[in-house]
Order: sequence, then structure tokens, then C-alpha cells
Amino acid sequence: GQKAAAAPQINANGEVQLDGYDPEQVRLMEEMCILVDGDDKVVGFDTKKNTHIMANIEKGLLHRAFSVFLFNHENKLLLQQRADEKITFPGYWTNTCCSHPLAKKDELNGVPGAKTAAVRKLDHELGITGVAASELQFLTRIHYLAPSDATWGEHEVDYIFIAKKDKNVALRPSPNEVKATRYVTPDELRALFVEAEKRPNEVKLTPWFRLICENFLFDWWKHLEAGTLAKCAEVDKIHKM
Ligand code: DMA
Ligand code: MN
Repeated sequence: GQKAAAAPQINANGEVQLDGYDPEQVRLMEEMCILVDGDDKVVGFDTKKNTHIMANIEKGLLHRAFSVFLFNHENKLLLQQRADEKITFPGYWTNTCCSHPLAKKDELNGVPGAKTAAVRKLDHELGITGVAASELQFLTRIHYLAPSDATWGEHEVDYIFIAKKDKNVALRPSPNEVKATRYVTPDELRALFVEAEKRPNEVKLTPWFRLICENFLFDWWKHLEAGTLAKCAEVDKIHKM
């Protein structure tokens, strides 16, 4: 991938500029995200651009998102490294796939809506067509806020899903979404955290992935291996992080 231009991101009128970014990533900033309150009740809609501007987030703007963790037959987790073209968190390593349910009929309704969006984005980002909505197990929601840089950031209620396939899925990553992929064991993931600690400028991990790993993932992973993951689901809870 090509690096986004390091141009000033705010013009003289205080408007955030998207000049110099990948045209496809700029186009996707027009998607309509779902605005929610702290109880995840839908309160409106706004663009991906507006919902990811730190100045708006600091005023309380909050939107709905999802995070998928996909495991293979060996209980290894598929990670992706975000493309350098991504406007938020470029080049960061993260869980299999993340995005937003959008303001359209089949994505508006809570867990089923987020599953529909997850199936759509697994294909769009990674070319994965072999994971059905019914295979996504809903674990819980986290509410977190994290800046990416001075201009951009995240403030989301994030629906977390786990899926396990009995073989490695076919991958066809979109180059302006995903730079690299790898499967990891729990120990390999712990080693990645150590690397990120040692070489923070070269190995970056997204803040939501860090939060989920630090609070939930390694425990869920044991339950996945034991076949008892269903016990871990907290379907009514929103963890404030
Ligand atoms: C947004 O992910 C969702 C989370 C949980 C951070 P993203 O930036 O990868 O969204 P998109 O793929 O739509 O750009
Ligand atoms: Mn977001």
C-alpha cells in the first residue's frame, strides 16, 4: 500500500479535509453509521466521516460497530494488519474484521443487524464468503473511546462476535483495506504484544483489540477450545471500558 499524504487535515474554516487519502477510503467516509446512546439505543444517523472526527467524539458522538474474531480448526485466530490507506489506525494489527452496521433496513436491528454487516465486511475486506451470519456467536458489547491521531478516532458500542471454521477459509484481501494476515496461537499473540511493547513504532495494535484481549479474549479462547464458549455470552451487558 501507499502511505496517505501527511497533509494538514484541517482547513482554514476548521473543516476536516480528506485530500491525499485513498479515493476508495474517502468514498467510504460517506457511509451512514448508526448513532446510539450509552444504552445502545438508536438515536440517529451520521456519516462515517463525522462519527470518526475527534472534535465530534469529544462532544459525545457515539456510533455502533462490530468486531469479528475468526478461528480455524486448530483454534488459531486470524489477525489482519490494516492497510496504510486506512484513515484511522493505518498499519495497525487487529482482530479478523471490524466495521460498522449501517443505516439500512437489514443492519439496523441490534445483533442480527451487526451480523449482516459482519458477513458483508468479511467479504469486502478479506474475500471471506464461507462464514454465515448463523455461525457468528455474539459474546458481548464494549463501549470505548480511542483517538487514532489528533483528528481521527473511535467512540463506539462494539458488538463482539466469534466464529470457528473447521478449515482455513479462502482469503482474498482487498489491498486498500488489508496489508497482511496471519493466524496466531495464544502464545504467538502474547508474543505480538511483547513486540508491540518493545518496538511501538514498528508493531502497532489497535486499541479495541488491546482492550478485548486484555479483558476477555484469552478466557474466551480457553472456552472455545473446551467447547464451552456459549457460557461466556453476556448478551445484555455493555462493558464500559
Ligand atoms: C471500525 O472498524 C470498527 C471498529 C470496531 C473499530 P474499521 O475502521 O475497520 O471500519 P471500516 O472497515 O468500515 O473502515
Ligand atoms: Mn468506528
